[in-house]
Amino acid sequence: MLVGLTSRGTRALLVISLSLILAPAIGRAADADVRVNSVGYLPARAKGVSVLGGAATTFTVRRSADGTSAFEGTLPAPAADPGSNDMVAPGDFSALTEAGRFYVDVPGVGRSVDFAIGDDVYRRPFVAAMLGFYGWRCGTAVSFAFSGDAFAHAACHLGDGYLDYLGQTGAMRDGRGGWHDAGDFGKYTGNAGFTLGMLLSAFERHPGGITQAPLPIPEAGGEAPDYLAELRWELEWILKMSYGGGDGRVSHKLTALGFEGFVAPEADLQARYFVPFSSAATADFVAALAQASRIYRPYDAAFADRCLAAARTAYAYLTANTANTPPDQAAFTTGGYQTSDPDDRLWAAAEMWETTGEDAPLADVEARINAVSATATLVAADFDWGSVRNLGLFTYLLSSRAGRTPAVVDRVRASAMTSADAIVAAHDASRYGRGVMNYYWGSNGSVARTAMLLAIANRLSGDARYLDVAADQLAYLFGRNHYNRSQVTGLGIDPPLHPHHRPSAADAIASPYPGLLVGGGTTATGWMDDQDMYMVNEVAINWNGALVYALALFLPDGAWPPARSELDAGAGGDAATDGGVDATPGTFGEPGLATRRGGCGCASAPAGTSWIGLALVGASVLISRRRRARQVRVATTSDK
Ligand SMILES: [Ca+2]
Ligand SMILES: [Zn+2]
Repeated sequence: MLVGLTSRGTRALLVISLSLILAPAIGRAADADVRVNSVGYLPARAKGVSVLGGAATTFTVRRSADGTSAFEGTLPAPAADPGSNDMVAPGDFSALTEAGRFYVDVPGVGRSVDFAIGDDVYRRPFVAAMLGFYGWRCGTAVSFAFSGDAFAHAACHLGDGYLDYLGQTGAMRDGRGGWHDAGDFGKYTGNAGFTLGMLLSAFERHPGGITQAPLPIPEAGGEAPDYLAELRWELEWILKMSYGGGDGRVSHKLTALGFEGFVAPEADLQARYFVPFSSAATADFVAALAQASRIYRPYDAAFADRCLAAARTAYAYLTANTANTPPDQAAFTTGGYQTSDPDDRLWAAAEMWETTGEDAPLADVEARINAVSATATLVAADFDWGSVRNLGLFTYLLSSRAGRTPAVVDRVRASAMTSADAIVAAHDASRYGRGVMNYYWGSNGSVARTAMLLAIANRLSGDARYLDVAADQLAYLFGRNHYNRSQVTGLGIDPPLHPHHRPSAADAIASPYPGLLVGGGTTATGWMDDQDMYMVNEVAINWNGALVYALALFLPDGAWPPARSELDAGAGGDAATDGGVDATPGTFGEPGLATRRGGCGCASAPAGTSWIGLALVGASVLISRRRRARQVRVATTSDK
């Protein structure tokens, strides 16, 4: 009955018994065959529903409060979704712009979960996704509350790190700080740079909703926006990855020799080492710090100078040493992040030019664009850390600086529009509106990352359709998908409970750390909410950075309601009704078991009954036992 609780073992048993007890008191439960964006929709953007099975030809969007009709729509005949082969009829209720809480009712099929429509439906998810980064902080104690759980870890990896592989056996240098990379505790310069590039670009291109966003982090309310304070935690660390002393080279990563066990960060006491230089990581370092320099300058000129000086030194090394140089990491079995460097160097040149306006990096970036074969795809429709060329091309294309070669600008623009249209075509072919045709490791991140190119296509063309497609990517990630499940911990319908994420596995809290996007299926139906399945259920900064970008695109401009000490709201769409980052608990009925376990207040659970609390305690005990059992068997992890 309670949505989201019927998927696995002990919970299923518990829920069946609970359902028998609760049945008379609960309203009609949601049906798994009516799939929506369970977090919520924006009034001005596309609103789609995917209906599976049945022969319904109409649907009704009803107000949750009283069941009255707010919108009547029609459904086409079901057709097979590419990949999953689910027979799906997509319905469109974009014309409904009323704010509030609703559900979709399909005669003969069922009803969806409740969802919000409102301008601010993505505020709470945005804060949650940023808490994902805060939770990844290394070298410091972390604590925060979310949906009634208190998450915390002590200061970790204070011994970062040894210089044995940089030729100084037994010597150490300060490499503390930064974010853990993913489900593991390693810190990888290339992926850190790529993630910073997305996050800095979100602020640079879409500052309206971010600038005043209150984040529950120690630096809140400082000179710079809270958002930039969180990013600075990573920037201060990446600066430490430089060899220093004017050398210009940058260490590829800082990790132990192998992956850690499933322990708390502070319990991981392995020796960790700086890994030698790679040209790709050095270029990513240049790009992220050059971009940071121009973004932080209005808030902290000294920090901006420090970022730019580090970027210049490393860029000078790269221009004097043009060979692609992979790192020597033969001693390590942690993530490789091996990548050739032409795309990284292009991005570095673009950011150096945009920040300094100097001729040399402009010539560098244009030469590197011209070096891409005319028959090759210049702007990629989907991309990840392995090819960061898009980041450089986006900066180049959107620049307001003079001096670019018009023919090169035209080529980049044309390629950007072609690839944006490829995303639209994939979206149109999918019965769930997914804008990425393929499935591969981390492709949920790529689904979110389409927001970058789609926003640019909108800016270049003025066509709002691109924003609708971008909004549909969030809908996909928040439940309008093959699984009828959110792909982000703590948010939306039946979210992941067992991500491949060590701090979540090692603590005593049943719910995982919130705001983390899981990688998703490597096939159309292959995702499993299983901690062991790192190929599909790991979390990573480069995926979360993309999620933050997509959410930032759709935040309302201006001031936010006052921040509260914790995010303890029920459903992700609460904000649409109370306007706050986090609603008062119980606003939409006592958040049911589903909410307490993960974040979805979707079911029409009865309010405030104490026996629900008792049931929760029982559920927690069962689930905690199960998690502990899992921790014993799990010791292996990812390869990236
Ligand atoms: Ca590369
Ligand atoms: Zn750490």
